[in-house]
Amino acid sequence: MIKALIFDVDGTLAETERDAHRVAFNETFAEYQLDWHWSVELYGELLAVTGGKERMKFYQDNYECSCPKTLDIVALHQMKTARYNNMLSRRPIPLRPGVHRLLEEARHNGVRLAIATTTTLKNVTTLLEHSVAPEAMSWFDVIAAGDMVSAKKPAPDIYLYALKKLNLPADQCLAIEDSKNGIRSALAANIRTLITVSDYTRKEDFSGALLVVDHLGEPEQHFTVLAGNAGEAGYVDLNMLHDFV
Ligand code: XBP
Ligand code: MG
Repeated sequence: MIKALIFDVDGTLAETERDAHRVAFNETFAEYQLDWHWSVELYGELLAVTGGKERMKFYQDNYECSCPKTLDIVALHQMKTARYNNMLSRRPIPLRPGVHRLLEEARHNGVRLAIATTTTLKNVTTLLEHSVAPEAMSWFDVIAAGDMVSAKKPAPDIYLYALKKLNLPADQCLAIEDSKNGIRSALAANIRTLITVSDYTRKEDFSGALLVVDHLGEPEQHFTVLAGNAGEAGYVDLNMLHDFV
């Protein structure tokens, strides 16, 4: 039996990367008078590096870009986080299909909920409050995020941290992810993983996934199976997940 579902955030709960994180980075670069601009395509490449601070440092070190000798990445990231949160609260991003339904089903059937994400904690709380429900923070027993661990995905640390806080063994949990870095992180922590591909991750390698679908699906909006076997199911629910384990 599954005792807990552990959700990734960006790309899994909502499509936050292209039109929110990316835009917040670009607005911050402009405000800081940095001659940087991350196009939709370039941002797709940069997503290979998880974590906003790490992504900016990687860009600074590996791309031909002009920047002052002393660039305060931490300050820049704080500005980006403020902009991103402002954006999420003014114009909430819709949850992906099936996310709200599965969260509610878990809550009402005693399956515990957790988050394991690379993004900053504040970004998670704002997304939950504005896109899920004002009290949605209380639905989750554990929110493992950002710098709570030193090694970000694909390292297993954030999932190991979530397991420790849940006080559950890996085989009683199931992770829901959208990216290769995410599944590598969850599998390295021995947690079985279901993938819902997102805008940027559709073509990634999801070897080891229980199932790869385009989204969690709804009774009126069935998913498409991209890898694995979902039997007769058209949407992900607890019955289906229990059958997997
Ligand atoms: C996705 C990420 C994050 C965000 C940026 O995390 O890689 O780095 O792009 O967030 P996940 P920050 O899929 O694990 O939710 O700028 O706050 O780091
Ligand atoms: Mg993700």
